Amino acid sequence: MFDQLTDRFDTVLRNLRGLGKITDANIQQTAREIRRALLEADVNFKVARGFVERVEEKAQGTKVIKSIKPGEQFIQIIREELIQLMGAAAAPMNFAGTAPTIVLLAGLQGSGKTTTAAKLARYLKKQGKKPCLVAADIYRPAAVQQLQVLGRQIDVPVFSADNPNPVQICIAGLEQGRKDGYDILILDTAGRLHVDSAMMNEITAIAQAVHPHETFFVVDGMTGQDAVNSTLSFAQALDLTGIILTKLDGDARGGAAVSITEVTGKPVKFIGNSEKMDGLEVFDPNRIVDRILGFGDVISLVEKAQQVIDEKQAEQLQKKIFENKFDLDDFRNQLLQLRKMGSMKQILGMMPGVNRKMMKNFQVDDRQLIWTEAIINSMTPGERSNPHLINGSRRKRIARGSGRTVQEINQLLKQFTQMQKMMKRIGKSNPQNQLMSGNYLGIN
Ligand SMILES: Nc1nc2c(ncn2[C@@H]2O[C@H](COP(=O)(O)OP(=O)(O)O)[C@@H](O)[C@H]2O)c(=O)[nH]1
Ligand SMILES: [Mg+2]
Repeated sequence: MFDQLTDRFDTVLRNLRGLGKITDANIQQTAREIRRALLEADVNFKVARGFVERVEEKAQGTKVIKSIKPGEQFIQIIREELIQLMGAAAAPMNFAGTAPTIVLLAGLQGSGKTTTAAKLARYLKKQGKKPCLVAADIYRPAAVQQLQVLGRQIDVPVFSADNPNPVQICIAGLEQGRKDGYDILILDTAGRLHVDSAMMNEITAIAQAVHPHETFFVVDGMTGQDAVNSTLSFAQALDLTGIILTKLDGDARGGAAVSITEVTGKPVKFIGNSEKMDGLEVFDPNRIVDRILGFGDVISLVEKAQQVIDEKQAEQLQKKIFENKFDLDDFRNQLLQLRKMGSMKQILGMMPGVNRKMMKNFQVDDRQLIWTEAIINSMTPGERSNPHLINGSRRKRIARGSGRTVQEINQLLKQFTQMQKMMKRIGKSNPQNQLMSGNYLGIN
């Protein structure tokens, strides 16, 4: 996501960081670099121009102010303006005062409506809501079935009807959902390959019939400026309340995400970042901008961690660290939880201060975690709780059992000892300390 922008901004910021003074010359140079970065990312040229002008103006304004770190100040200006550009703040989803909340999904064929409908249902279910899906795409033969399969996967019911009229299906779905006590109804509709009047008529008829609280335009983020243009077309026919940008995982450029709100006046409320059901993220300009500028996204990292970490286990672990009893079993559990959070590259990408350039050349092999687990699995419980037992012949046995080399066993034990030392320090200083550290994985 946004790799190209991140790369370009990395260079821009690096040049600014050491700056002793803000001058006309370096304002101009920075402006030029930013403009190029935005245009290369497929940001609308008017948006790019407006953005650069605002940054230039603000930077001019700071020229006179004596500041300790002019470069940092310049960076802050860029950050602030980028956040403004992308919508200033996260726009929360609308809910009905009286349930059910009706959510209508519109968009071109293949934009990701059906997938997003299910992802959204899953997301809302996790928030404690009771969602139900309505299959109103009657044109593609397998569309209803596709939604049913996804519904089963996330355990959310799917309403469908043998009816050639999508408006009637939506009304019937609504009545059924109300009767069955669902508090959110998500309507998955049909799209076409291009914007056409038949599709527009159908979706406006549905909107008029059900009065949705939220009308999302689901659009493929990889299509760049086309995404912006199709949003504009739909916005003429429908009262869109938000945009969901999908497939941002495949979009290295990020032009649509950067400029769609500025051009259309509609907030992006969610983004899709994988084909899987958990691949939906609330869109928060602050967090996205920090990711683009390489500041890391600690909030997302913590959220991800919270999703997978078992609180009881975490408490026990803290206690063990405090009492100096951290052993290889705990180490293995930590690795397991880390693995549940995603790939090492994803996790590292969210950490502040992790240099993008370094990341690129750096091959993170996720199998490493699995190998480490295999090694620990080949140890006896006694060895795990008391690694001092592991002498030369035991190392050979563990190597044979796990299919790894003795060298790797040695390395792991060395890392573990280092980690234990670190834990001792943490335990002594503050038992409440966070335990996340890349150290013990040998990735620093
Ligand atoms: N990588 C990725 N693929 C997605 C995402 N959202 C949808 N897709 C894929 O895009 C294709 C079209 O999605 P679908 O929901 O059927 O689109 P619809 O025609 O608008 O209903 C499917 O193969 C989805 O798996 C996403 O956020 N990331
Ligand atoms: Mg569909």
